[in-house]
Amino acid sequence: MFPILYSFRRCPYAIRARMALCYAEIQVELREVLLKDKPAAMLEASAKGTVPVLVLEDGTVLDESYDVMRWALAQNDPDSWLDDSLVEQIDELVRQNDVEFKPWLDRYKYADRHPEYSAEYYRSQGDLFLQMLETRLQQHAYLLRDTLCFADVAIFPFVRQFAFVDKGWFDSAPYPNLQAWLQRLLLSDLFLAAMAKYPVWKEGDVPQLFPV
Ligand SMILES: N[C@@H](CCC(=O)N[C@@H](CS)C(=O)NCC(=O)O)C(=O)O
Repeated sequence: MFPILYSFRRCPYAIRARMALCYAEIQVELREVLLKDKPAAMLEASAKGTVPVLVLEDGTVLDESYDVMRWALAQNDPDSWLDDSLVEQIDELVRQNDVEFKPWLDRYKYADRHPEYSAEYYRSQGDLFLQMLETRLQQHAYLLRDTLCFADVAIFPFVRQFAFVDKGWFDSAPYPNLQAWLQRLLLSDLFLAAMAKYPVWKEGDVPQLFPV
């Protein structure tokens, strides 16, 4: 028996959860879902209907990506991603990402669904967060120190999405350190492992272990 992870490959919340599981070397049974056709077993575990959902062997359900990451690192955190001295700063950065930046990212990405303002306006709002990250990355190679920590992994999938809405804009923005940070993470073994492709799960399938 393995914990079961309901996941969607491109979802930034699911990406950060999968990266944390890979890092902690925890194998799960991965069930790739379609957001427009969520499996009944997933909705029974968590009626919220968002991914990721991790169902532990004792039946405990974690349906917040932050909790999945924390759970994984509580099992194994070889590079101290959650160093005690960093936890407060990590939580504040993740809060800014999830609560402040993410809504602008959604509006920027789907500006046609939010015609009140232009895509450029939404981008300029999200850009404030990018500026803050750039300032941090002028001090260290990663957000809080010279090595990767929880905050980088929790935030990177969202910056990735923002960057790829208009890659030309992102590449010519005055953020050399953020561009280098994004590029390093895009090429990292951890991200590549987390982005392995699996077919959509259906009841009765042979369990797909992740990471393989
Ligand atoms: N706060 C949740 C948010 C998860 C979330 O919103 N995931 C999106 C996909 S990126 C989702 O499942 N949306 C439901 C849907 O589109 O039906 C977490 O951190 O896990």
